[in-house]
Amino acid sequence: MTAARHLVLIPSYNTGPKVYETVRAALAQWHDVWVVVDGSTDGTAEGLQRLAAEDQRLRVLLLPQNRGKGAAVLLGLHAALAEGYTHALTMDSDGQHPAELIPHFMQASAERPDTMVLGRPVFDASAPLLRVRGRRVSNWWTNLETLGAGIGDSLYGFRVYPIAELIAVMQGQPWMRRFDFDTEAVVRLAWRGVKPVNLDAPVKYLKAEEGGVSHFRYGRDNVLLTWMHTRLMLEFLLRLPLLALRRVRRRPPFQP
Ligand SMILES: Nc1nc2c(ncn2[C@@H]2O[C@H](COP(=O)(O)OP(=O)(O)O)[C@@H](O)[C@H]2O)c(=O)[nH]1
Ligand SMILES: [Mg+2]
Repeated sequence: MTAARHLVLIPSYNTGPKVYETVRAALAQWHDVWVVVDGSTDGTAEGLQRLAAEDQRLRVLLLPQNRGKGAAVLLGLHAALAEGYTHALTMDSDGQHPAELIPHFMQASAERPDTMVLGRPVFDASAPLLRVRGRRVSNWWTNLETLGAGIGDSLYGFRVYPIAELIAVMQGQPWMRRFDFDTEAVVRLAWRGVKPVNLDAPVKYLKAEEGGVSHFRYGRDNVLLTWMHTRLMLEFLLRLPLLALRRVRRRPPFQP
């Protein structure tokens, strides 16, 4: 087996200056940090390229047009695999995720390279009730779709993925390219036999005046997520007999 090699992968779309803070915070914790700028029109592509010119540890990949979070991650995964990386820690570019936990997550992944290391969000008072409740619904479905494989949170994007496995579940199907990425990724990886390991990680919701930006649109994206759970449920029914057998036999992802 080849030794595990980990990078931090940050998909970014029009976050404004928050992406610089995020990248600096990640570089303070890790030696390889890649940002995929997904058709941003806020000048951050140029700003990040200037930062990368001064710091060898940072790499910037550019998509000319906005293609969505999952598409941006996939572009980064292909490039990272080609360079010999085995695992990617994804984090949001908008300052919501705890960069100081990068080494902790990387270590957990290095100890169990066959797993996916998932952040389990610890909310503070800043979390909007609607988002916290919506999350419970998504987690309930995810739990069912994976027959209780142990996914702590379906939506939190602060995670370490095995790169080859994630590419395998994404290619050959057109979905998972936008906000349906995070949830569908963990469900399909669990179906493939990748066991989740859950670690607590705080999440912040920043107000607009603190530089907070969100591209999540309740109408558009809840339709996208509902359609995602619909197709996952249909496929789950087909997979149910084999999944149940694996569960009874304690085969991956159901091993202790
Ligand atoms: N590449 C890419 N990343 C995106 C896009 N929209 C969101 N993101 C990333 O996904 C993260 C989460 O999206 P965000 O808009 O903050 O949603 P929220 O945190 O759920 O409100 C962002 O911080 C970005 O890193 C997009 O269109 N393309
Ligand atoms: Mg956000």
